[in-house]
Amino acid sequence: MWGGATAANQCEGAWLADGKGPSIEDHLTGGTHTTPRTYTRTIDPNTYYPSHESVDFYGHFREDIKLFGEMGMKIFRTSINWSRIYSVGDEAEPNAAGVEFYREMFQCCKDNGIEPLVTISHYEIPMGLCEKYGGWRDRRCVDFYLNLCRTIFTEYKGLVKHWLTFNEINMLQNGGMGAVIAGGILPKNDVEPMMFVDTHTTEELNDIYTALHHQFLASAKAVKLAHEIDPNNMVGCMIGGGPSLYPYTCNPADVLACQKKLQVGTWLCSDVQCRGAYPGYALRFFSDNNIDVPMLDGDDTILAEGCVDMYTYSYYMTNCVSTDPEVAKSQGNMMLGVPNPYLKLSDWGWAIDPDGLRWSLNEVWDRYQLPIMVVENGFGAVDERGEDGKFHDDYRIDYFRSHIKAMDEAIGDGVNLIAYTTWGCIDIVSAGTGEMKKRYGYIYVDKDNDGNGDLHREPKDSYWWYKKVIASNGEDLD
Ligand code: BGP
Repeated sequence: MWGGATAANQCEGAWLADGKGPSIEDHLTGGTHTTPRTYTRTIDPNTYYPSHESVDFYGHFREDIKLFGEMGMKIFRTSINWSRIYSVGDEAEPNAAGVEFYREMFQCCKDNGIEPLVTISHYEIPMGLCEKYGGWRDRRCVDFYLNLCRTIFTEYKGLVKHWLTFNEINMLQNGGMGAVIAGGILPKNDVEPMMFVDTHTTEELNDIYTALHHQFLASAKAVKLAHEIDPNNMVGCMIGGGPSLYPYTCNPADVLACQKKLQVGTWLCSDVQCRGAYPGYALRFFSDNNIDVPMLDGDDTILAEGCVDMYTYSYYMTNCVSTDPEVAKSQGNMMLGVPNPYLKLSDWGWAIDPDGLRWSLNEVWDRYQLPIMVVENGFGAVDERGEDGKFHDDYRIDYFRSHIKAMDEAIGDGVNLIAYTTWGCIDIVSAGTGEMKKRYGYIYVDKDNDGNGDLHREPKDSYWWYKKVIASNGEDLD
């Protein structure tokens, strides 16, 4: 299934419309490649918050989905904005207007021949749950999340059958901005820059792994519930994939460090979600770092009974791992790592590595033998009009072409890859920097970093190219 992907908080806007409450993302300002986004506990009326309007998918979804349909897309990944359905998060009854919005949107997908793929929580949690409960550190969030799941599995039964429990669940482990947007753990200060960090205090580690444990429980219970409500439901984990793939040198210390980084940073989450138990290296990591995961009686059974049906992940770029403190560290997205001298970088410093996609697909398949979806892959770039006034984004086409070839090789290797949804199929707000300037779309949206623009939509060259790719089932990549 060929398609595209977005996330509610990055595209919908309408942040307080029709009974929606604020979510954690609504408290983040815009940033740039070099200036971090800032969290503000209260909304400053003189500051620009990109999620408040985003690209107004809320008001434009019919037009956008029609364009996706005309392009031939078979699957569209988006997410539910939790605070649109439960505005504080702990209510007993859902907000009817929010429930209706998603019903209409999913129906619109169906009407355009598109299967919805729905992330239940994509880097957002109602601000109410962060304020009142401390986010995912509080076990009661498992029940609040399950309420949301019961509502959406019941309401959208027959409309949606592919679900992902948490976007890039392993990003929570990175702490810093990851802990805020993925874990709902509010920063200590009322105004704080959102940094990516690679060292944590014992207290921070305990917060992170407590929150993560609760998300594992929530995910496992959601899988069980989804199957009970509709046996046709297929539920996946969603892992931030790619980074830290390679040892920087063949020094065995680098090789071992890379293995450890992959184990803790990638496989820990997918092992729990796909195999239903914490692996041995995780237990060792917890004990080496004085992390006390609040495992209660019966939690092991919950995890074991809630294994996912499919493995999905994002893939943009890769980094290296080095034990040499002198080797410079670079930063890309929410992952830290050493730049690979063999790879070229995007304008945002992300290394372009199609071979790494083939490598990771093989690794995932060997490890789990579950159907795989690559649910994010794309090239964030500045798009400028050519002399004829159109967008000729051949750099984006080149990126996709090389990654589609890599997936084809992986399928040839025997990997069961069932779907590919490219990131930001229409221009949306960047999660990492809050910019509009970092564009991924096949469809241009007229809006800039300061919120100016009339929001009109316009296909780029890549739109027509991807349409051909889909029509030929990947045969025609010219
Ligand atoms: C992933 C997130 C997405 C997305 C993407 C691109 O980590 O799941 O939400 O935005 O990265 O990142 P960015 O928007 O920072 O370019």
